[in-house]
Amino acid sequence: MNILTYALLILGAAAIWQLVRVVELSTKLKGADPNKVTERDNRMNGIFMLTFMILLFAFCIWQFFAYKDRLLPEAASAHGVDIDWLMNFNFLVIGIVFFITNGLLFYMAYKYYGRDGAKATYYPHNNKLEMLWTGVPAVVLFIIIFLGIRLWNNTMEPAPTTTRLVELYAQQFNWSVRYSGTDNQLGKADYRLSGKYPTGIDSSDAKGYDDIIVNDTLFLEVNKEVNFRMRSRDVIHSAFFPHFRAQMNCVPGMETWFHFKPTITTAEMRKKTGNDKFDYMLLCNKICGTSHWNMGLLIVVGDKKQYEEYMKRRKPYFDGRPLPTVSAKN
Ligand SMILES: [Cu+2]
Repeated sequence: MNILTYALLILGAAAIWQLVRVVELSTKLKGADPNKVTERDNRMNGIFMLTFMILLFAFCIWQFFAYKDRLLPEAASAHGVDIDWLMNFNFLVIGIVFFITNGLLFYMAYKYYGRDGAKATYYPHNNKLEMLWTGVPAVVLFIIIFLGIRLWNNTMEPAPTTTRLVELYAQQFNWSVRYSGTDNQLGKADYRLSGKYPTGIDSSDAKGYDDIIVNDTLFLEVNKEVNFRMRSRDVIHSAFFPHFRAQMNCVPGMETWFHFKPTITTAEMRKKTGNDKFDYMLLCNKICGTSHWNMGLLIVVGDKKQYEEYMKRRKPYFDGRPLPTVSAKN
């Protein structure tokens, strides 16, 4: 079947080639130069330009609606709603410019196709036009950049110290979550201890005795701001929360931060998307090694009661254990 297809393609190409040759020869027989571009050729090209424009625009508009359901569902975080708004605003501006500039480009090519004996007007400069096409993009860009910086500052402003503190610890190829416990303080940790204790938690720091470490789920409470501290054990990973419109690199040797407020529970999102298997995910968004593709973590957003029940079932890592004596300082 494959060979037959290739044979057909080759035969088709040969047939077109022969057809072109026949047209060329017949032009020659008529005594005309086959390489001369005639007004008729130009008009045909103009019509092709216009046809291409209509097909391109139709394809763009069709694509916009046809693939709409492949996009992420509505933002599930407070700041995510603003990010989506700015993104849509950008798309709107880009869309308008796209249709105007491409519409003019193809329409002009159609309207002013080369006519025999026609002479182009020499029109080298116009101050008003220069002002217009410099000024308008400058103003639009200023608005977009201003809105962007304002949104960035609002999103990245450090969280108040009372915000619930959770650590995300990245390593090849999984995530650990360390909840800060009842004191809302994370105990000291050092990557040199990570072979000994998960996330490298330092047993000499009492602040860590109530820290709860899990690596199967990140459980969040709806409408409650969470401040994430991110660390990495080995290489640069990136904590990517697509549904919450958040991402932050996890860099070995330093701490990075991101805080957001989930606003839609998993159950509510399942209803909204009509998909009863929907789950929020934390993904790694840096190509960090061979199993990078598999570096995900389930995120569950529940209400206050569900969150408290979930936490009640988890025990702090050092709970009930004889206090270890190993510390990074030793
Ligand atoms: Cu990774």
